[in-house]
Amino acid sequence: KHGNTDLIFPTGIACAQPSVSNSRPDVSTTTPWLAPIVWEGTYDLTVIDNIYKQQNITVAVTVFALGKYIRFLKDFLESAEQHFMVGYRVHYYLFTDRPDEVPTVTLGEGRQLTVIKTETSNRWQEISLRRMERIEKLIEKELIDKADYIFCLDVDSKFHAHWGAESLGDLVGVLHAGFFGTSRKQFTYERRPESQAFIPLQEGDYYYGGAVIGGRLDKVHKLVKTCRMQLDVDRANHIEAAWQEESHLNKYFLYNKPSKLLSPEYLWDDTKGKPSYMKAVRFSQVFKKYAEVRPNP
Ligand code: UD2
Repeated sequence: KHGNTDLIFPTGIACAQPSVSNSRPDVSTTTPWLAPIVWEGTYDLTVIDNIYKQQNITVAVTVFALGKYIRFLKDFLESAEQHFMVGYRVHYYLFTDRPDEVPTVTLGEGRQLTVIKTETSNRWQEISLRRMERIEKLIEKELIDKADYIFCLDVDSKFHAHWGAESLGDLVGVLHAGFFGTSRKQFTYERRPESQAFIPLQEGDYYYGGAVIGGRLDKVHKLVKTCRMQLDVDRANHIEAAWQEESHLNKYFLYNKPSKLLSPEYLWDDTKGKPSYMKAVRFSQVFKKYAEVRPNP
């Protein structure tokens, strides 16, 4: 694993000529540090697949379904089988306290699921933030020789359209639908200097969603390890960041810029309708009544 990452393109493949003008003038398609922001119409999937198919990669996916969140798993997996990294090797790692309730979902060729029995908690905040250390350990103990890329995804979400190799990169974050186009002063970053997740009002690029973290194994390992250590410091100081590990993720991405950003196509909120810049909804949050699914609403 961790093979060649050169962007080798096979000979003799006809593709459309790249345009020299911006194909999406309605949205920003690069960050100030020149990382691409992936939108429909900004890439040629034939080119991308020709590059990544011959790298023979494996993509690990972590998903947590603790307590009543097990109810989201069937739709998540079935829709992932239809839309997520189709044609690539995918290995799902499912963390759950209810292995007996894992639904049977037929997986495509080259795709597999490993169930990891995990203790739950009576605090949803704890369940959400402890994902960082669990992913850290998984990468160290299991994945080193088994995967090239990893995506850590929220289970209470569903795929609706293609999500493929255009999303691969060294370190990948997603723009949170709720804060797309809003002033950074309104971002729900952690604002108390006592927390390790603190971001001052005059700083911040984007608000990243905690529901999607991706990238090459070593880069994501560094991210989850750093966030886990910051969470440990906060815990010792009896402070919990406003949005738990999502706050720490936002702090990390501010000072360790992601190399690729996924547009809100990759984490939409369907209650927001479909603005004209949303040419596709690939992945969106499932509407949930918090009181029904959380251990402590
Ligand atoms: C936001 C983020 C989420 C996380 C959280 C932190 C988005 C769209 N969502 O969502 O990623 O950063 O804030 O507060 O960016 N879980 C269980 N069982 C539980 C509770 C949670 O398995 O009882 C897992 C499950 O995989 C779920 C994830 O933790 O997808 C995040 O929890 P959430 O979806 O309830 O968090 P939410 O909606 O506040």
